[in-house]
Amino acid sequence: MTHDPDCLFCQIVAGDLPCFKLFEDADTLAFMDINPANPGHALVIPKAHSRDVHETPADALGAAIVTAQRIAGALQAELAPDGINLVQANGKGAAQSVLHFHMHVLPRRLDDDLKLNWGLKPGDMQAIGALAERIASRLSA
Ligand code: DGP
Repeated sequence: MTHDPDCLFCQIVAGDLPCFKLFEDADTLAFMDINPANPGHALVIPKAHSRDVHETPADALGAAIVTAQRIAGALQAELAPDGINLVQANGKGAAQSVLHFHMHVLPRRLDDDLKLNWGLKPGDMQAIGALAERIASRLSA
């Protein structure tokens, strides 16, 4: 499996950096975003390193969208948002800040007034961890 030791998300896959893990299978990992744009904001990555949609093999893209669907289901069941965006950024102009392909699974509220480039604000780690437990329990059944 391709691994870039300088990549943050590869370090999370390797267990060298912590994360609030929601789910993993052989090819993908889902965990909480530590700069959440909204409560429940999660990320899905292929475990193998690739930079963006242009570099990511079709089977890894397929595995990531299937895991994103699963995470979206758990978020819907646990948080009952008004909607969920699947968002994925490629390159500086699209505000990609971590250069390992990832999909944002982003719960939305009708009145959240969220802009597409939402900026990075540190989250409350206790609140993120508590939500991770609730969502992950939906995925372990
Ligand atoms: P993007 O800007 O689309 O490349 O999204 C990268 C996201 O990754 C951003 O919302 C913040 C999040 N993020 C950055 N560093 C870390 C980290 O170390 N752990 C976790 N869980 N999320 C991170």
